[in-house]
Amino acid sequence: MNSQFVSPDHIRSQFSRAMSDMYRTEVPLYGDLLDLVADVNAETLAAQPALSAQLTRTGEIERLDIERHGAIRLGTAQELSDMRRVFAVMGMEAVGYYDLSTAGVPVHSTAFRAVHEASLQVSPFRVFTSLLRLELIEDPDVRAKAADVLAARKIFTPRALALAAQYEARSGLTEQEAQAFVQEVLHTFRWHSEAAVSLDEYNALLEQHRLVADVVAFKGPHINHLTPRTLDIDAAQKAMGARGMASKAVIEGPPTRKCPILLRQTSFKALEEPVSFIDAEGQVAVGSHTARFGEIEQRGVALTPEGRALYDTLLAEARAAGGAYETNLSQCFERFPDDYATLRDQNLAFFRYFATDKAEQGQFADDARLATGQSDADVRTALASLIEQGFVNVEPLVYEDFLPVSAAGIFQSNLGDDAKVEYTADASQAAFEQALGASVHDELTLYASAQARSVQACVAYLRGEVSAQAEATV
Ligand code: OOG
Ligand code: NI
Repeated sequence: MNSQFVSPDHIRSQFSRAMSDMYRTEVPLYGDLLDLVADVNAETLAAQPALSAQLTRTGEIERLDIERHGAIRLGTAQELSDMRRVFAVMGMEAVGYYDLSTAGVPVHSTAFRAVHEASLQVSPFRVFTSLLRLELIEDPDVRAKAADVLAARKIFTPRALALAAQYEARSGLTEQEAQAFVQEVLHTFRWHSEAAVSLDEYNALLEQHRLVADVVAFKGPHINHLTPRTLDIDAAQKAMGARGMASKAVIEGPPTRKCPILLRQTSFKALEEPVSFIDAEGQVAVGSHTARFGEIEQRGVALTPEGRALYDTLLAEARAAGGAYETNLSQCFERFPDDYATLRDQNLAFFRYFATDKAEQGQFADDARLATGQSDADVRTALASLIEQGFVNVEPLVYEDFLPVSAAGIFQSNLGDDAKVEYTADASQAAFEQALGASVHDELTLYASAQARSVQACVAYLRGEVSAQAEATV
């Protein structure tokens, strides 16, 4: 890259900070949540030296304070493909496909995020991005009206799009351009207290689905939450209650465990905010809308396809069983091993491998089991004995994505008590990718690559093929 250009990772860091500052001003409760999570994290690290050491070795401790995800909901294919171009400037790519229609939410989604562990280490900022499925709006008149309103709006400033085009043409932006870009793109995510439709139109949209109103009635895709990462969600949930934040009754995702897996999340209710609606005659009517909320999450180790299948099975069993959900959940998950050694032996989770201080560079140069050409699985078996002997350290690879069942639960808890809608139209990753203008990454492939890179770097050091072990975080 041309040296006058700044890295996409740098632009993403700047943007993530600017977005957090903006949201803190728009939703003061978010600032309280950041303080609460910082307190809980400090207490957890002080109380659990082993966790603190683990996060230090993986580098996660450095990204913890800046780690957060946001969510937006878009209205058209054009908006989604422009959003892809804008996020690309910040080194964020679409990862995963989530169909939420089965849960009664008329959207499908992806997560924009950095994909390489070195970039994630600089800034793990992610945005859960949903596209409204207009075809699921039942009433043909409302559907046509919604399509017209969406077609007329422009969610990006002309300068934001011009800078994205410049980035594409020259493969980079200068520091000055990057700063301007961050400020321009911020406008897209702002809250608008003036609606794009009249109060009657808003109500008609609301009647189709609260989410339809949230997307169509506004001038842009306001960020609807920003979520910090906590190291102890049970403690954070209690602390939220103690500070008067009304959180969701149930934590989404797996139960409390010694070795956290995937993602656990809880949110507090959406705020009711005043909105001015303007009709065709220019008459203003004041109403309100509830969309924006707060959320916290705890992240654990990423699961392999086998681990994920086991997770999905156990979660489905817990949800299907009658009685107290939390009791079912912990009972069902007794079948999910809860120590890292077993998770690794049974190939249920992804890990990162590091040579320890005890291992000298090149010490295992003659070990045939580590020779080039061995399969990934064979090398990992060979490493298992070196782990036992203390030459190699293994650390969980953190889950960077989302969970569809959890996401549906978060959507639901913030959409109010509307009767649940059943959608039968088929989900279509192909249709989503066509709207996006690109295919989405398969997240499991990304984790497998990250694990393979760490195995290679570790083995190269043990075999003396590199002059120094690659940095833990690279
Ligand atoms: C997104 C809900 C999903 C999560 O953390 O799973 C989500 C939305 O409400 O737009 O953010
Ligand atoms: Ni979220």
